[in-house]
Amino acid sequence: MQEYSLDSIRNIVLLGHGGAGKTSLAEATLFTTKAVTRLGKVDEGNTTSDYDPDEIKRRMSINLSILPCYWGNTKINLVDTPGYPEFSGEVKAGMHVCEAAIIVVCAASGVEVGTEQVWAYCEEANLPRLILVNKMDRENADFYRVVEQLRSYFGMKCVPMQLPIGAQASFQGIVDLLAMKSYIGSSLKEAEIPPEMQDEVNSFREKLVEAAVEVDDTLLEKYLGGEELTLEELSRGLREATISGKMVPVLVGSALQNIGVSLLLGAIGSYLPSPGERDVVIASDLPDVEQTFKPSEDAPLAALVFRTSADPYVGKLTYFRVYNGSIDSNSQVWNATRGGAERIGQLFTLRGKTQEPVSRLRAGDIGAVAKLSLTSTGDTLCSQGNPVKIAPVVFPEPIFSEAVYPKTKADLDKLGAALSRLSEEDPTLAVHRDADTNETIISGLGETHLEVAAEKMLRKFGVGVGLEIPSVPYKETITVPAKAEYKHKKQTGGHGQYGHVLLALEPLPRGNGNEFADRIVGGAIPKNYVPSVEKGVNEAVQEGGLAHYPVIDIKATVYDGSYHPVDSSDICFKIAGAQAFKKGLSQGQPVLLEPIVNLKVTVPQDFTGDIIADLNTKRARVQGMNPEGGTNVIEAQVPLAEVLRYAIDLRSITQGRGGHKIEYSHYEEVPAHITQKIITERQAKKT
Ligand SMILES: Nc1nc2c(ncn2[C@@H]2O[C@H](COP(=O)(O)OP(=O)(O)O)[C@@H](O)[C@H]2O)c(=O)[nH]1
Ligand SMILES: [Mg+2]
Repeated sequence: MQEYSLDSIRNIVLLGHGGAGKTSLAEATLFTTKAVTRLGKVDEGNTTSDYDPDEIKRRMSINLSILPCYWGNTKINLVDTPGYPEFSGEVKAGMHVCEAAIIVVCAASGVEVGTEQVWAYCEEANLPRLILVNKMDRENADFYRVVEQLRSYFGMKCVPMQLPIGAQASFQGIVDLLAMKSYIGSSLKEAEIPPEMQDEVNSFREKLVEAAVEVDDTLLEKYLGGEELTLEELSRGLREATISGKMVPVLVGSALQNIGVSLLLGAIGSYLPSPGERDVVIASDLPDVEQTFKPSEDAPLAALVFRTSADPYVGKLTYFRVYNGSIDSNSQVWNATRGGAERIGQLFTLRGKTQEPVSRLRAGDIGAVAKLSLTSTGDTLCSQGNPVKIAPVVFPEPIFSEAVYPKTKADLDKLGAALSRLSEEDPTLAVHRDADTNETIISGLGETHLEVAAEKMLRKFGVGVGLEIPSVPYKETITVPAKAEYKHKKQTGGHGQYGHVLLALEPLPRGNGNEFADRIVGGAIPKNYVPSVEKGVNEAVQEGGLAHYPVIDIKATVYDGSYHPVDSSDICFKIAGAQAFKKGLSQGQPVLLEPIVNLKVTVPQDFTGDIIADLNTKRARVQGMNPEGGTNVIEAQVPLAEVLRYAIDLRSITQGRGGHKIEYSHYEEVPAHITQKIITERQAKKT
């Protein structure tokens, strides 16, 4: 196999709103470069990229796919990513190991929420990019409208490099504004520029040339001096402008009709950077010290693990990107993150689900290896003599939680293992046990994300699970002091049972927990029985009398009682203590308490009113608003019960433009009218 050097590789991530045509474009690219012999279709579930059963079923990408192809002397690793926001962990991983992006936009829908999102990601990561206006063959496709939109959203740096010939059903080809050539059909046969397009072509060409010369003073001088610039000079200017991020070339095409793909491939090679042209950031423990290095083939190995997948047959599959040096099959490397040696077996390159064994992977390339023991996502593999830690992918934090319960006893036994393998594969999933509600909680980026996770558990690990909105860990307490007495007295056959306890209960401030005090005088209850009384109280606090929730923030004082020299025992005083406490609770005007959380919502300014209106229906207390540069940060305290599905509500209010964070704050009394509802629901559940 040919080995590709740093400057002949391109790692390109495909980004865009779900449905814009990324996967179709990837497939058309593989077909055009003859990596596949038959053009797969998303709608037929037979693309190279969306091979996972979850993806075929939903007709959308869920996982990132690596799709290498070869064009001229260039190896292009396309990384297809999902457009659905709940799978943005995969987007982040894909972006992290690529030097450039292609943002795919639908020619009919134009800029969508997902487009804005990935644009923001690219800006943040400073990633050079091209825009492809796809689906030019579709009804309602309008290139010029989309260009206007791109410019109004993202600025004048979006500059068309091509124009479509015809649109919708009559879309037939592309004018290349740089070469001033025109191409027709999927074979891109060269043709005359249609005379009726001449005015547009001239005016857009001028804008393109201006963008190209602006980055280079000598070019600019030449241009202003009225000299004709060569194709090479213009290309050089465009490349520099694109790589520096000063310009984002806009291309056009149709993935489905396979029109424009080879021009796009040419543009990738000509205008997007190679791995050697992007510095690698080191993970530094020191704050504010950002160290970087230039990728090099001659330096010792440095490779970053950016993804791990759990395969029920192959086991663990580790995806990595090589930055420095090379890595060999059947070798040993140093995991600098874990501080240990790792044995490397057979290396692969991947194309969708196809694994191709290779003996070596060199700087700039992406590959995979199975069954590593020590290594997880985020680790750097290197040589022991030259340890280095590359900055890992920063994944989005989970924002939506559900309780996961096994469907059968057999499922219960395998649940823990399946959950931990799943969260190893997907860093945007988190699992924990809620001690208060005794539920296993799985958290992720949204409802669909968790549904897919549940399906994966069944398909990959044979574990059947259901998902439910988590229970709210309500508590109970009293609001006024109360005294209660209980005498446990039984005469059965031989010797009897006797324990007699008087308790005083007092409410404590929120967050205090429970306390127990002994104020017995004169041995009314002998000292050795007092711990039994306390045990009884501790048992009774587990379940209050209102709705069987744990009791908190109460001080129980045993202040009197009596005993029997023969019939009294530990167990009798325990029973008396517990019963006295229960009686006391019912006399202390008991109430339900609910957890209150701090909610922080970040939304574009325009949504502020809608957010507040919604919060008002959720018993929220708005604490503050911080408008900043077009966005607004709204802080509120809200009962947890009202925001268990806030991720979903926020998405529907803002069409996905908002973000939020929830943090536990404290417990408060549940309003009376809601208490009754909770009690009734709880009773219905118990029976
Ligand atoms: N008419 C038309 N449909 C397209 C084109 N590209 C993709 N599609 C369709 O758009 C839908 C979504 O495509 P897909 O590639 O899955 O989009 P992704 O979510 O960005 O990967 C599918 O039904 C495709 O057949 C195109 O160029 N023209
Ligand atoms: Mg897709």
